Amino acid sequence: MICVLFGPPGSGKGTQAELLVKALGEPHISTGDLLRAESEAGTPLGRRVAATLAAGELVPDEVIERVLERRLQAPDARSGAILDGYPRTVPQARALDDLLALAGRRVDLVVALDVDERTLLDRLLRRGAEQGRSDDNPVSIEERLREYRELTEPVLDHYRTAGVPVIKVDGTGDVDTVHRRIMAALEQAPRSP
Ligand code: B4P
Repeated sequence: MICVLFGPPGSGKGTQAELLVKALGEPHISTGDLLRAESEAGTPLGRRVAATLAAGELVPDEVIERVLERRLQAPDARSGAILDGYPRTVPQARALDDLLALAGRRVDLVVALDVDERTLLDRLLRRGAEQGRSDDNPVSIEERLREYRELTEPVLDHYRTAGVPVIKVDGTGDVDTVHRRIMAALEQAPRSP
């Protein structure tokens, strides 16, 4: 199954994806993690994207599409994946559709986490204080939320129009409560034709 875990920055995508790996047995593919790993390793790509990550801006579509394509072709992703942080723009969603279609696959399900902006801000500022991630500062967070509203939210309509089930899940509350809600939603979810 290809499941897209969707939501604004700080909605718990990365947190919930880790729990879903155990429940669904599919690998967790986080484009944010892939980019941060490149940046920390100081690869040419990592050096190119480090400033973009820190500013909270989106990496260009063609760059992230190459990163994702490489990762999706790894043996562990042949049966499926939990995609976290991708697609983040409508062109990325179209590129993913095309890539999957080449292998006779498609996105089966979108789980969209719903969290109010006050809570998002609190979570990200707390992580910034605890872990020092370069983009968890007030200026970059505001940029990430703006890009989410303008560029990422329209991706949901792309999937609805394509007939892919989009399930909204309340992402507020503690981590286990949100996980239980996602599991309940998955059990009742229609599968895309
Ligand atoms: P991401 O790594 O995807 O960062 P994110 O949107 O902030 O989400 P993340 O998964 O880290 O946080 P989560 O909500 O789980 O992207 C980072 C950057 O990479 C982007 O800004 C962009 O530059 C680049 N990028 C990535 N993908 C891209 C793409 N496709 N195209 C272009 N650029 C791309 O958790 C946040 C915090 O909340 C954590 O501290 C967590 O512990 C806490 N939390 C989670 N659930 C909670 C709960 N229920 N209660 C309390 N706290 C909770």
